[in-house]
Amino acid sequence: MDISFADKASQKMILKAADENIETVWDRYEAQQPQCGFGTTGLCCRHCTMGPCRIDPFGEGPSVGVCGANADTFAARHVARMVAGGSAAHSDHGLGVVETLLAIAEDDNSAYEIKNVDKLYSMAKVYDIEIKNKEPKVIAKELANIAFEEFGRQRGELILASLAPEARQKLWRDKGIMPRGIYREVVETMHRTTMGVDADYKNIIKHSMRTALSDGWGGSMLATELQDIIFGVPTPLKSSANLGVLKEDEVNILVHGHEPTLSDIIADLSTSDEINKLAEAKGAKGVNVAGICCTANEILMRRGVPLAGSFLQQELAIVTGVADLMIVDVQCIMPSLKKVTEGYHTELITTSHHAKMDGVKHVAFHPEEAVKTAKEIITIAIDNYPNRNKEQIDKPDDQERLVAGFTADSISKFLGGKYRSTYRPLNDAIISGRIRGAAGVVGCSNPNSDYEKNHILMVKELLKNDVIVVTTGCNAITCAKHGLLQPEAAFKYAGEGLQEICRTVGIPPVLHLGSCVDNSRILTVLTNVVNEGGLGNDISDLPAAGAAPEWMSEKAVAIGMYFVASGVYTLIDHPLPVMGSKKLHQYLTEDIEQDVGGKWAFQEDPVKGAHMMIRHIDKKRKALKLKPLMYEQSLPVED
Ligand code: BF8
Ligand code: SF4
Repeated sequence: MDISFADKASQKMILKAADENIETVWDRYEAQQPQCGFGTTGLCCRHCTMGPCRIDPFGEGPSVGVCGANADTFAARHVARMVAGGSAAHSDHGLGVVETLLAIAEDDNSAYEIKNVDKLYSMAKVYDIEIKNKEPKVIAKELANIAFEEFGRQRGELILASLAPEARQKLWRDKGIMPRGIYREVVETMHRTTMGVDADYKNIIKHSMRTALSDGWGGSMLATELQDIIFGVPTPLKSSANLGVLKEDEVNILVHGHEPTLSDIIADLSTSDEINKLAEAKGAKGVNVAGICCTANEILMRRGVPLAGSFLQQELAIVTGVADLMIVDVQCIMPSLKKVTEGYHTELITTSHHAKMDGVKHVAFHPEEAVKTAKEIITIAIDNYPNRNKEQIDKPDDQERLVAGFTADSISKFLGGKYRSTYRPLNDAIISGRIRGAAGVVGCSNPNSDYEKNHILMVKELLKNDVIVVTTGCNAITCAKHGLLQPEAAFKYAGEGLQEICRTVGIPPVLHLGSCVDNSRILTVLTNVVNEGGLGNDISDLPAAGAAPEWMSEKAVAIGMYFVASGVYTLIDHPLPVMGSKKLHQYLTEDIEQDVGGKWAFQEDPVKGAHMMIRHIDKKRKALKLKPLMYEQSLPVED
């Protein structure tokens, strides 16, 4: 692996881990080479025990499984089950947030509160809940109960899908992919993809779009919106990112995973006098909380808690020798953490009944005992501070300043100016050709590509071409570490038109919109741009594109599929596991566009990928008959 693109802190810790014989994700990736060609091409199936079956990609061996399923069915079922897995992950997270909202409504002693009543009212309006003369808690209870119904609704439409542009809703109805309840769609995917059910690759993908939509416009959107009610609607704030945010003279607690419920309380309590005194008694100056993965994004954007690192830094954070405790909740948690923490003094604690590790301490988190649990965990961290092994401490100082915490609302406030909050100025900037278009660059980091290279090269290429970028997930953390979330980044990397906008408004050229469930915020931004007018009637009309340049998770496939089904051109680096099926590949990357207006694209070179996105943006500008770009730019005719 070439680590020359990696941030300096990671480079140092990768070398330190090697010196100390600590096995990391990159070592295990190497050990897996060469990886299974059947899995990569989508040509294996183990959906029943007449198999496992595999199809020879070179046409020399069998061309169907024992049951007669062909390559198209194999590959489509793979993708559909990945979408179901990813949708289930986001949506189960969303369900947990609904449960917390109900607990707030019913428990007067809850550690949580309704932090944003306006958001509660606006969600009540979406669900047709009367708010007049009602206490917020009464509304919260009604909202929680109706939100529960979104998961189990067997008939009718997902209510949140009514937030999509009218034309998009009509298309979904016409195509038979308007989502119903989230559970129904996931269950139906599992049914259709079991042995001997759906053998029509297009029909399988059709339902996987419906499933993905129930995530994007359902489970993920509920997670975002209800977290905004409980933890507050983010507003742009300053913080910093990278392993340098860990402190040698303070107790470091790393919060890792995706659900902010416990970490929010830990972050809150960590600065209290009581906790400070406990820390001082052990020789530390205080307690420092820092985040990994999307838990990090969640508490960064609402509390300014610094980002320690992305998915690929979860092990490296421990290698610093100063991580006194890491708590993990759910998703993207490497089981390797047990072994890595055993090489250092770091305490590892699982907190969710969904995600335990054999042999790792578990402190069960129940929202009704949030403060007690948070104190217990902080105390374990403080008690562990004196156990640091001085010889293992080599903490990098590298960190970057950042601005994070944008939302669909704050974008309109910033761009709309002091006196009017509207998307008009953003639409006008695109219409006039000052901004060429918008791109959402999101998603994971993956050891199968040179660390961080894809993220950084793609984002910089888009900025250079006057494409404004919105980001979430690990791309957001990576951009933060490379200084792209600073307003000054516009002057270093953006084209002239985008620079002008960033300078006038004082925003970075890359806007941090949050965690991966917050990709729903991108759907809302796109919808607001459509509704503002002048750029077509549907999301698929917009000069916009999406990308996940280092994807790895099933969640990324669910996100990609709901963006495609919402009308967005969505580019990923390495292909979906469909390359063994010519027909499915052709459908996903070409013909699906006629059905839903969006399509997938696969391109491993990040600069070429950015060019493909820009060409799509230009195609949409042309279709909308927009003015020429204000500042001329050249793009290779073909890469
Ligand atoms: O949900 S971007 S590696 S941390 S899956 Fe995981 Fe991918 Fe990071 Fe957030 Ni999203
Ligand atoms: Fe083989 Fe068909 Fe069973 Fe899959 S479902 S394992 S292809 S027999």
